[in-house]
Amino acid sequence: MSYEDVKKVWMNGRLVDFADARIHAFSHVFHYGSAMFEGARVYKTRNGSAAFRLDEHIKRLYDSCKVYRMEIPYSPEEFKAAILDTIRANGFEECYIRPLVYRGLGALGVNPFKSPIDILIAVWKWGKYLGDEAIDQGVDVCVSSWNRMAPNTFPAMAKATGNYVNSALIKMEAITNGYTEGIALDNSGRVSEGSGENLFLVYGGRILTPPLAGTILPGITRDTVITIARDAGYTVAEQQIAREMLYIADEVFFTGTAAEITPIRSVDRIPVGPGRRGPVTERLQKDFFGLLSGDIEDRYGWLTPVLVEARV
Ligand code: PPE
Repeated sequence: MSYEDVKKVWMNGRLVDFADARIHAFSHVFHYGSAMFEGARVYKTRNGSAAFRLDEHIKRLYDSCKVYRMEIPYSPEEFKAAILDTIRANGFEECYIRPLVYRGLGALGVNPFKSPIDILIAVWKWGKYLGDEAIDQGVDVCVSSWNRMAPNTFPAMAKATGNYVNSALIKMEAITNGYTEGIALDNSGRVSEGSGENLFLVYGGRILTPPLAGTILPGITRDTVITIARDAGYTVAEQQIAREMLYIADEVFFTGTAAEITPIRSVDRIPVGPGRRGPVTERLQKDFFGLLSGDIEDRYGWLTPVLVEARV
């Protein structure tokens, strides 16, 4: 990945050059994973650039911070304006948005209260998360030998950077064994989520996804898919899912800001259905990408215009 075209990074209220976007080695976050973060995307729609569900991403960031007793010294509206400024300062018509609220340089030691709350907003161009062909062709995944966090250990509803050491174990094991991604089970052996994606399956004519019960991130793409699937007439249920359902489901797919809607064509080398993207996944992709391109009207109010002046 090259970050050559990233010009500016927002740090504690100032837009600084990419080269100056540094934090001190003694920062609490570096030693203890004490940051809350988000990932959102800006799409180039037929009506101009727009951020997808930015208010919901900001809300989740504030929620994550609330769980970890971190007070953001800005209102959500100010935060949103800062994000839009950062996108415009970089002139990106399409990009990924990564705000971070972290414990900075204060006092090391587990106690985070002695380190200040610092904020940065980074944006960059990020293509297809699981490979260029993944969206059409699907990906080959495994069930991870690593479980997702158990309830009341690491709060799964908070998007904390520290949680991602578990994600990295899932991802590294998958890649090392020749898979694109891993699906983690929860501590009772039921299906949880991918290293950076929520999971859905089509089984018995219904769309199923694991519930918000302390082992998955409350994904915004997950909520989007539940909404557009119901609007398309499908029955969607949030319920516990047995591992073996992954092997006998008609369709399985990932959702996430980075992964968007990515079909899964095999799990542990067992083909999902006929081993390629299924019709329900394709229909949901069509509705989802139609919204993001502006071809389908945004009746949900999910798109925030960015008003980028294209760079010459
Ligand atoms: N679960 C996890 C663990 C997760 O990290 C993500 C997002 C999701 C589910 C889907 O959530 P949402 O984006 O709100 O639909 N993962 C982000 C980070 C990926 C990364 O490698 O960094 C993302 O997709 O932006």
